[in-house]
Amino acid sequence: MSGDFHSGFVAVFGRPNVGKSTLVNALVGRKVSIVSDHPQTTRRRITGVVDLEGCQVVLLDLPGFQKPFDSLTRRMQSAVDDALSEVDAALVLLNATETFGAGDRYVVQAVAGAALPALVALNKIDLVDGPRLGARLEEARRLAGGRDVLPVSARRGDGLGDVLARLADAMPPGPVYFPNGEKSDQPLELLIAELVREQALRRTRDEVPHAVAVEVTGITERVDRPLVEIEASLIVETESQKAIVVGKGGHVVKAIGSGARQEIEAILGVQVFLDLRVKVRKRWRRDERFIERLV
Ligand SMILES: Nc1nc2c(ncn2[C@@H]2O[C@H](COP(=O)(O)OP(=O)(O)OP(=O)(O)O)[C@@H](O)[C@H]2O)c(=O)[nH]1
Ligand SMILES: [Mg+2]
Repeated sequence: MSGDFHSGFVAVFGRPNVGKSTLVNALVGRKVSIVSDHPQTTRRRITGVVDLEGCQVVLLDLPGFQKPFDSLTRRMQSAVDDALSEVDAALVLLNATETFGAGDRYVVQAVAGAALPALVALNKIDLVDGPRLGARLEEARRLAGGRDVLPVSARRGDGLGDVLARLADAMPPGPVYFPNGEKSDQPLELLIAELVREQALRRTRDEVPHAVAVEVTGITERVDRPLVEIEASLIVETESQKAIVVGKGGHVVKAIGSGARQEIEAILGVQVFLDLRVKVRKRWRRDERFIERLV
């Protein structure tokens, strides 16, 4: 490598729930993107910056590849499609614990079709025992058209050094896109909205997680004492979802608020007062303008 600085954008592609956001956070060394065990957690592209010796890798965490079925999923998939034509390299993530299917084949082919330098990694190897892992890696290699497949555990941190070294090698000469140690370009109010949504995803199930959106309507720094006051709304699609998110005596929304407050305080380093309301907006997932504003 010459003495020039190298840098570039790397999109992280894969089916929903394979661990893309967990991997991005682990590589960046900070939570930039929320994680849950529900598929379709990530709804838009989230930047995560990794600074290496002489090189900057800008990761783009993305929604999982999926067939769109409403305005929300259409917008999510277009974030994925746009990334295919905009990045310098691709990191394709597969899940070691699940049989590969049409979705995985589609991802691999889409990346191959975009003629991008691509690295393929097999995630969640902490859940697969030794003898089975060899077979899964072989299947993954076949799926990837004979390419090398790196075994990783985003949760445990296994194999991440190899991933970064390969990505760094794939970066063309380029500028420092994010100076001053910035790890993401996500505006504070969107980060806060995502942290609230993450807590809501943890405490709900079935169709409710997919129906939750969060809007931060105010962030006020108090001048008389070190306190930040935040106003946010949890938005769901029906009254019955609202009843679930509020919970008996408000215990669910209280738990969501307190979990999110602690996460926000850790990031801001200051005490936070979070005023969290629950609202209904019928069929927001089909409302282009609402989605444009919030997702
Ligand atoms: N055991 C184990 N679990 C993991 C690993 N990586 C991710 N997970 C879990 O897998 C689930 C999905 O992780 P995410 O990072 O949200 O997955 P994603 O691919 O970003 O999902 P979408 O945003 O929905 O497309 C979460 O419960 C994670 O904790 C891993 O290496 N090992
Ligand atoms: Mg994600």
